[in-house]
Amino acid sequence: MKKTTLAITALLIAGSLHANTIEYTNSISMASGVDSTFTLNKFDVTLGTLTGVYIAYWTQFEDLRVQVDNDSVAPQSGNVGFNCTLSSFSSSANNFGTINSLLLQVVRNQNYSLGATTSDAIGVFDAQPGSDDYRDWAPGTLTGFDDGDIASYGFSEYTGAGTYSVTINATMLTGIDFAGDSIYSKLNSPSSTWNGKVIYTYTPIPEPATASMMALAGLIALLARRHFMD
Ligand SMILES: [Ca+2]
Repeated sequence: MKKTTLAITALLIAGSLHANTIEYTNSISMASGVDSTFTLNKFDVTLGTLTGVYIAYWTQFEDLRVQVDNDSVAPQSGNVGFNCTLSSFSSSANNFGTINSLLLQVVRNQNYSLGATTSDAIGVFDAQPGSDDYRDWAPGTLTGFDDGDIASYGFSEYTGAGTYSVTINATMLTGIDFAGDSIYSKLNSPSSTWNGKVIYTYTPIPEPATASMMALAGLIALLARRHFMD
C-alpha cells in the first residue's frame, strides 16, 4: 500500500514539472525614416520558473509591384528594385547580440532587358502575353528575419511586470534605374510591417489542485501506515 502511494505521489510531482510555453506576438506598420515601435509582454514570474526565452523579429513587405514599359524604339536594360536599409535598431530588453539587425534589411533587385517598343501607344502598358517591351515585377512577400535564444544570464531583461519595446528605423525605397529614356513606369510601394514574437518556456508552479492532491496522497500514506500499525 505504501509503495503504491509513493508511486502516485512521484507521478503527480513529475506531472507538475513538465515545461509550458507562452507566446506573445505584436506588429506595427512601418513608415520610411521614422521610428516604429512594438511592445511584447515580459515573463510573469507568478507563472513559474523561466527556463527559456526565444525571440524573433522581422520586417515584412507585401504587395510590392513595379511595371515598366519601353516606349523607345531602341531596346534597353535596367533594374527595378526595393531596398529597406536600417538606420537604427534597439530594444529596451538587451538581446546580447542574438539579433543581427543586418538580417532585418531587405534588398531585392531585378534586371530586365526590354525590347524595342511594339505597337502600343506611349504611356500605356503593353501587357500582352509575351510582350518584349513590358515587364511586371511582383516579387510577393519579402521578409527580413532573425531569431534566437537568449542565454539564461539575460533572463532578467525579459522578466517582470509589463512589456519591453523594440524599435526600428528603416529607409525604404522602391525604384527603377534604366540607362535609356522613354520608360513608362508605375511603382507600387509595399505595405510594410515591423513584427515580433517572444516565446517563454517555464516550469509551472504546481496548481492548488495538484498541490492538494499531493497533500492528499501524503495523508493517505500516513493513514495507511497508521492502519498497519493499528
Ligand atoms: Ca511600349
